Amino acid sequence: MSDVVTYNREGAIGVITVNYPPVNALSHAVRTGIQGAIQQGRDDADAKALLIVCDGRTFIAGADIREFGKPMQEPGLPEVVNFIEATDKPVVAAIHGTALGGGLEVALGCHYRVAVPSAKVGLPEVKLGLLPGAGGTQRLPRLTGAQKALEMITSGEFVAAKDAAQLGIVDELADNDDVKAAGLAFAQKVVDEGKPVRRVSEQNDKLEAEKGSDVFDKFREGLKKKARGLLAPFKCTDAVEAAFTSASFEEGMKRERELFGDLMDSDQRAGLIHAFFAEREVSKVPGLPKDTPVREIKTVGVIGAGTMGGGIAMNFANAGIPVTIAEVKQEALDKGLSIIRKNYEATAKKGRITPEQVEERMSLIDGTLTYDDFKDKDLVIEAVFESMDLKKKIFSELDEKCKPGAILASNTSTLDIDEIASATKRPEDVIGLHFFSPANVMKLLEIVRGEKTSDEVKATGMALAKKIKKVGVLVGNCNGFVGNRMLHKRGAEAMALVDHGASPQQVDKVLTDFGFPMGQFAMGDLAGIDIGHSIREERRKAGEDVPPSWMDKLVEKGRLGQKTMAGTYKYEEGNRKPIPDPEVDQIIADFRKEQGIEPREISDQEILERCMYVMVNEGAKILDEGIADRSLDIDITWIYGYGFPAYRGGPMFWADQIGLDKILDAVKKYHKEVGGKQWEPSPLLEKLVAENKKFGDL
Ligand code: T1G
Repeated sequence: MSDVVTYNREGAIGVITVNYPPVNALSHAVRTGIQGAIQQGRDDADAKALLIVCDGRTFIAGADIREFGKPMQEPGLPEVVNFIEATDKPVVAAIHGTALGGGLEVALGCHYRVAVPSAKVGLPEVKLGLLPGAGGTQRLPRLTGAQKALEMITSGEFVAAKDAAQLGIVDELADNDDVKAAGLAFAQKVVDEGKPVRRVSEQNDKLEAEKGSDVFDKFREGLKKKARGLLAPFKCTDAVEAAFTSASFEEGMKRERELFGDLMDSDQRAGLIHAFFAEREVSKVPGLPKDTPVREIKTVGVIGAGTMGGGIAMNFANAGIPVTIAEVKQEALDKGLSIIRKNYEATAKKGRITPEQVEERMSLIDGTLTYDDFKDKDLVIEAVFESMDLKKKIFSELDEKCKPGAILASNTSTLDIDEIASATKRPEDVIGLHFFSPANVMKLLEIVRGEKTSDEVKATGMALAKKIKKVGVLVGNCNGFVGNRMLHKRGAEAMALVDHGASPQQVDKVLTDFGFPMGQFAMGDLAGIDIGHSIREERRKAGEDVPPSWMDKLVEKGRLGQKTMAGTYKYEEGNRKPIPDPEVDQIIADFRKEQGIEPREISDQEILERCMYVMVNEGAKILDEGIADRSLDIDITWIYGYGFPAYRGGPMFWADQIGLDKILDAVKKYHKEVGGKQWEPSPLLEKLVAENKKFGDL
């Protein structure tokens, strides 16, 4: 008898209970335990039906991802599911929480399924670069038909219990969330009504109905745009199609196994699994004890009702936290509040929230023209423009007005948190909360610790990120912190590549082909290229030697980006699609002449290496300086802050896959050819290569 799966009989029902926290994942012990318990149930003559139910928060949430990449130990999950199904007495699954992946496949191997109202089911393997590998691609379409099965399996989205019942995935919806009672009652009903053993693998009517249909080719067409660059959604489609084209269930299972193996061996699976665990690890900060006290954030103040301030405020209203926005002028405040309302109404129009929720959230947001209204706030976040003088002035006022223990945060994207904190008498309560635009959408929150920020305030920042459904990454204080510091290096390389012969569209295409949602220059147009221009002008005024740039010429011509329908690209009315502009090519050509630069042909490979390796080299320096604690912090920053393709695992994981020796050679090459501090090889990178180690080994 295993200690994670038990068998005991309750009346005429043989009850198989899985108890393997935290999510009853199908580890080797669980698979063995289920098989053994099913055998016990088969041998128990007094058991007229069997019930599989789970202790804890959820029904089985899938295969044990921690076992991936290790040699698989028998029994494999497909065999266990087939073993359940082959039982000659009815087997019932009682579902609560989230029955996902292999968990749903176990339930599909049962003859009946009952779910509590709050349960959800899904096959999210595709999000891990995989496909349901224990019969899900063969059994689900037998219940739902091709289209629904394709949608569920290639999206990985969860389906609520009531929808699952409508789709025929679940046979009955319980009246309440007592899953054990629901399971026993349903199993007893099966016995009382003499319901037969009903094997999903033998139900072929839905397959017959759609044999030879063009649903698969049509579906693949739709995938081309949605799943650009991804392997798994296409293999999922092939596997579901095999259910309709194979001569038997067994043949379809064989095909599913082949396709699963292809994906298991892919770099994309490795990248996505790394991203899955990294997203969870990132909230466990080394050196910050798990039991560090956390301050309760019940009311929030935001300074600035602009794009960032408004978006930031929405995050708190969305989480049910009242928030007051301060502005200097009433019309700025009114404008900001009306934009927030418009954003909510647009979301409601898409059906993502109800009109009542719009009103509910708007009722949680109010405005003020004085910081006096911040005296009871637990947290105040400043989101004004990037002027250190202004920020210091604001923080010294907040220091006076806010209650002791209130946390004072800045949304600055590059400025020195310690200098801002020095304007207060409470530097231990000062922290950076760097949101990414649009702040109510982008999931990343860089939580910037100052020299004096207390552990309690750091822990509160991390907890707050979870509360407002952000992915919080604790980072150190330097220019650009983690994300923007690396982005600035990529941006400078992209500019230099265009100076010397590449076009903006060529650079952007290399980056979008790599998997970024937008290229460097298209992203600049979205944010507004006047921002970079004013930062360069400020640095020139401060006496820094900032070289001229063709982008300054664009700004001087009033080409600020999307907001003026022209920046590095031009734009058509109501369309955000960047269109290369011959006028810009001419401006760049003239600029090269002025600078005496003879343009040359630049390969896509050089563009990729210079844009990506410069970031890896900077990431290594960031690690070396302790600005990021782990390489996974950098990976998560880039996946959730800048759309780095998760299937590549993030910049540092991707570098490990490429091989750090290869990257170091290229860094040394560009250090010779291009020069500049950004190409000085990171000592950490050199050390790892010398020791034949990876970033992931740190
Ligand atoms: N394996 C191992 N550990 C898992 C796990 C899994 N499948 N799912 C979650 N955990 C751990 C997680 O690392 C964390 O650990 C804790 O559980 C709580 O998770 C053959 C091959 C279930 C919706 O993709 O979507 O089946 O940090 O923080 O926000 O076809 O976890 O506490 O130590 O995320 O409440 C398919 C993945 C696998 C589901 C719960 N299944 N998990 O979310 O908690 S592939 C999945 C989730 C498969 C078969 C194929 C979520 C959740 P720790 P959490 P949560």
